[in-house]
Amino acid sequence: MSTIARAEVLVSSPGRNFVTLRITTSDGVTGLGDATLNGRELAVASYLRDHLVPLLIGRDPARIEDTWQYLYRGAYWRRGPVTMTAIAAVDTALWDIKGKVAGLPVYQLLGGRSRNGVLVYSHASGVDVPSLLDDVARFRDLGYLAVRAQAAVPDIGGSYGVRKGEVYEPAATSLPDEQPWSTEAYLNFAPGYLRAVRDRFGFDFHLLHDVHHRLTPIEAARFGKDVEECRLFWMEDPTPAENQEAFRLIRQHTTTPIAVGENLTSIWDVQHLITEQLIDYVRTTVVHAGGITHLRRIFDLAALYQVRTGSHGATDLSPISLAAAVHVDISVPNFGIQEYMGHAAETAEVFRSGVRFENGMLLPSEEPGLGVEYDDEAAERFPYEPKYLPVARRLDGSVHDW
Ligand code: EZ4
Ligand code: CO
Repeated sequence: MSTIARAEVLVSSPGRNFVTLRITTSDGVTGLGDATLNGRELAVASYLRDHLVPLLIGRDPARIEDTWQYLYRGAYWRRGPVTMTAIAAVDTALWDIKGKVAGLPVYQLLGGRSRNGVLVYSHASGVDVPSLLDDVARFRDLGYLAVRAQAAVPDIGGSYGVRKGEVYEPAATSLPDEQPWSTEAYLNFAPGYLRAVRDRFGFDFHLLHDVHHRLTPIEAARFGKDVEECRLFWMEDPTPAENQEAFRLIRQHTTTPIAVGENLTSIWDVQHLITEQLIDYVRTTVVHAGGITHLRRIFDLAALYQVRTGSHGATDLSPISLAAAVHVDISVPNFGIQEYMGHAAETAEVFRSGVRFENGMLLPSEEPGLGVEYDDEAAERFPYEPKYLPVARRLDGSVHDW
């Protein structure tokens, strides 16, 4: 019987920090899993190195479900981003190995294609409305069929989602950047620029917007009503989701679709949102919600309630996560959309991925497994650097959700 002979935790920073798990079997087959938790990377690296790797050595790599149950139930301590990201890395690497052993791309193991390609959206942004409109035009010219729009709110300096360089990179400082926030200024400004996007470009593409957890439920209800005429594909994270019941209030007021879940880590965290039909899209991901095994469980629950998928795909999800996401997305019946921001050029030097972008869609690699390779030599040129996500403060100095 083949066994797990080795499991290495690889930390590198090609453009940004990534934690990667590489499992090698006694037959010499390797599998990769993403273990990146933005701003808390080394906690997951330690969880893997100090607590999971010793449990993996000697196990049967083919027993993916059993390994998942063993690591989840065996921890005794349930859920949470560090645990679920570590389990996800193991799970993803084992699916990669299973595909390579079978000689099939992972999506074939998941039931094969349900669609021709994976619809993606990218991030347009601007420091003001004219530059946002230029950026939307740029993404439409690149062939995107769906675009997320974010603009800096005047007079409050830092707004979520506004790109400075080539790629939007919020975790950019060695200590958290403190950014000002005003709900009033945002609510006065944001609906206007979403209308400006529709006025200029019309309705023949999907328009998305990320509120990024900044509003109370009643404020979010007002925002959703204000932008109804823009026919958004979704408003994302209108209010923090720890209290799932909060979304009932938003729902009572607006038909703007709602997407939640990028920072939620288990089926239990989205159970009520899904079964009460409080959201339209579930944004849980392979890397933060327990791997392909657990994500499919979430997506199957969602399918029962006509909730579609819309997985997180920001730059802090490595090309391994993106590849795994595309294998899942192309196979599940209730796929909605996939976030796709692309990565810095350095990232592609370390992670060689077979995922392709064509006509607004992503296509999976046809290579056995996930179709991603990790270049150790290149990785050595990019050592880990501590980086934090920003913190938001209201104009009176109190901490707000970032
Ligand atoms: O802020 O991934 O929809 N995308 C997002 C992201 C998140 C980052 C946090 O690490 O909200 O930009
Ligand atoms: Co988001």
